[in-house]
Amino acid sequence: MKRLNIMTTAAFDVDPQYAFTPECPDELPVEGGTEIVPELNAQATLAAIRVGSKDAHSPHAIWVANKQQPMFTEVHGDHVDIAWNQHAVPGTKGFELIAGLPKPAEYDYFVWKGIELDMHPYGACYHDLSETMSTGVIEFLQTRKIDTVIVGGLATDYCVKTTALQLRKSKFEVIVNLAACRGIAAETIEQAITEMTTAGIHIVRDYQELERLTQ
Ligand code: VGL
Repeated sequence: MKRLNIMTTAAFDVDPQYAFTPECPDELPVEGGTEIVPELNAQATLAAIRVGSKDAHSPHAIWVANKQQPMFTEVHGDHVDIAWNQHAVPGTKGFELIAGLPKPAEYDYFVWKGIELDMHPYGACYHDLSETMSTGVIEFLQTRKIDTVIVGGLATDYCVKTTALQLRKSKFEVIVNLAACRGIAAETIEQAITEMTTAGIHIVRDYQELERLTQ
């Protein structure tokens, strides 16, 4: 890929919340989830702009798993697909960004998603699964003349993948930093990497590899 120009590059922290770490075992714990913080902070030093997202879900959302509707079973609705454990409820630990990251107000732009009871998006660029209602982040990046986005967060195989693909569809150069991500399962992580590579997204191992791209 061409040389990385910091002035036209943004860093995107996708859902780096305790909900997706072993600190919240009843939510959607991802092994090593808390370990991504130093890599997210390092990749942000190679970017002029830093944006972030959080899941912000009601405990009463229609997709919350329960005895009648176990995790991964189909949920009917226009903007939901399957049941997930309750996670990232505002006011609980799972909603909070992992310690060591900026506060939401310290980012240049921030997205809260999945607030409606019947909407559970994965990507941070659209509120709906059909990708028609923008969260505004793409337009923000375009206004700031950003052409390249470095992406990390949780989880690699769901929200990170979908956000990266959405950015790519909007013609950004997209780089996913694997050291700044953790995923739910080895098989879906592998599939996600294949899908992202096929879409023209660059995958790097870590900050050191990113740094070499600036030279
Ligand atoms: C996520 C599954 C369900 C994610 C969110 O952030 O990757 N995965 N909700």
